[in-house]
Formats: sequence, C-alpha cells, structure tokens
Amino acid sequence: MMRAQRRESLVVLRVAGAGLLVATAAIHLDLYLTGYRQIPVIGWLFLLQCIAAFLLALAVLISRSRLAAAAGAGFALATLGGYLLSLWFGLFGFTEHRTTAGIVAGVIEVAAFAALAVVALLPAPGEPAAAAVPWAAALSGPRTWWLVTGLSVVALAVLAGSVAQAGAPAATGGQQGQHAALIIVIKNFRFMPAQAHVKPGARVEVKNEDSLAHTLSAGPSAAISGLFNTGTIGAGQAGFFTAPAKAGTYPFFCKFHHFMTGTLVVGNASAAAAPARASLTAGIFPPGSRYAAAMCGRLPRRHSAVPARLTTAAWRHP
Ligand SMILES: [Cu+2]
Repeated sequence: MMRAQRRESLVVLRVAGAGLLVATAAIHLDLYLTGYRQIPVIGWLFLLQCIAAFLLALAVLISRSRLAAAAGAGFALATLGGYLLSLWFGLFGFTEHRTTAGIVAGVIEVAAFAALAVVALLPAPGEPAAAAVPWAAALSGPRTWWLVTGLSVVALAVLAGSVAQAGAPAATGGQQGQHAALIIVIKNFRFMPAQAHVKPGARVEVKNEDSLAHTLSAGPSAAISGLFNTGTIGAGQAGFFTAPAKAGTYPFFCKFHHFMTGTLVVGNASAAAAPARASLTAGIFPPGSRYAAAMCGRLPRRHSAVPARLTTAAWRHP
C-alpha cells in the first residue's frame, strides 16, 4: 500500500517537474521570439535554455532515471541563477529589470527544482536506498523533504528580494503632450534614426515600441554621461530629454542594452561647427580611444571628427 502510494507520488512529481521545465522553455521561447533574439549572446542563451529544458523534460519522462531528474533540478536552478545575475550585475551587456514574465519564470523554476530534486533524492519503491548514488542514501527519507523545502524557500526568498530591489520600468507619460522637435523610435533593440539631428536645446521624444524597457542616455563615456537621459522608458511608452545647448556630436546608448547605440548631432555640426565639434569630440574621447575609433567608423564622412578643409589642406601641402 505504502509502496503503491510512493510510486504514484513519484510519477506525479516527475510529470509535474517535466511540465514545469517545459513551461520555463515556453517562457524563454516567447521572450526570444518577441525581441530577446536581438540581444547579442543573451538571445542565443534563451534559445539554448529552451532546447535544453525541453530535452531534459523528455529525458525525465522517458528514462525515469534519478540522474535525469537531478540534471533537470540543477538546470532549473542554473536558469534562475542566470536570471538573478542579469538582475544584479547584468550579463553580457544586458541588464534585466522587473517584469511579470521574469517573476513567473523564476517561481516556475523554483517549483521545477523542488519537484525534480525530490524525484532525484527519493529511492524508487523496491530500490535499495544507496543504489548507485551514495550521497542520496544519506538524504533519503524525511531529510529529503527538509533539504528540498529549505533550498526552495531560500531560492524563493532570494528571488523575491532581488525582484523587489530591481527597478520596475517607470511611467514617463506625465511629460507627454509637450511639443517635441524630434521623435526617436526604439524598435527591435534599435534607435531609429540611429543618427539624429536636432537644434541646440531641442526637446526630443523617444518612443519605445519594444515589449521591454529601454533608456536613451548620453554616454557610455563618463565625460558626457548625464548630459541627457530619458530614464527608463517602459514597453510601449514614451520618454523625453532636452538636447544639449552646445553644438556637437553626442553618442548615446541604452543603459540596459549597451550594444544599442546612436549619435545625437546638435546644431549645424557638419559645416561651421565642425572645428568646435572636433575639439569637443577630442576632449570627450582621447585620440585612439575605443569610442573615438567607434565614432570615426560609424559616422558618415561629413560628420568625421576631422574638418574636411583641414584634411584637404594637409593633402595639398604635405
Ligand atoms: Cu535597451
């Protein structure tokens, strides 16, 4: 009687654990398809998570081995760990913040871990406790429940604490309705236009058409960071900033996705202001710096940091 009960509960836990793994795969696949595939490295990791979770779920169901269950439990914890790291420090230039999908995935990962850890640690009916896995023997029986429950509670507490600390996308709608001289649209992790021309002190609206939050911030060079910044713009919302009063070329980026970059050209930076801009650029970016190189590579010729006249003069009179 006891044996039949235990066998039944193990089957229920195994199916539940596999189902929860598939659920985490589905969330990652959905996020991948709705935008995360645009993120370098993270996009591939999401796809990899989806494939691995699905294969592990199949292995747990088909092989019924405790090793597969242990691998599934470990993988669920590892996925949670990756999420927490991206919340705390950012991963591969990507910083996650509080989203419903993230919280739901985190809770499901803890549940998948709990179910599969019990399957991995409890000997099947008739199986000797020490079979194949010596350390499992010491953990079988009531200790299993305490261990798994304890770890799950700790994981949930860390998740709750991290999510509470991480910023939620702020609503910036309060500033809407004011006249904007320029609209920059963010879509598919790109600023459009990536090179925007405005008058000094102009008001710029930034529309976020992605399904997750972005910022448009001056930088990443410390010399210009803080010159302008929309703050966090939630999905489908708009943010605003005021262009610098001084003519020049100002790089900007997204604080959550550092690969998202663009340039704000303030004033008539292509003709009269060219020498001024060149000195400004030189001041911001020491010659030979990474960003100076990036700027020269990215900007069209007419926005080159070196004034055209100077270049031709140098060529005519070597
Ligand atoms: Cu972004």
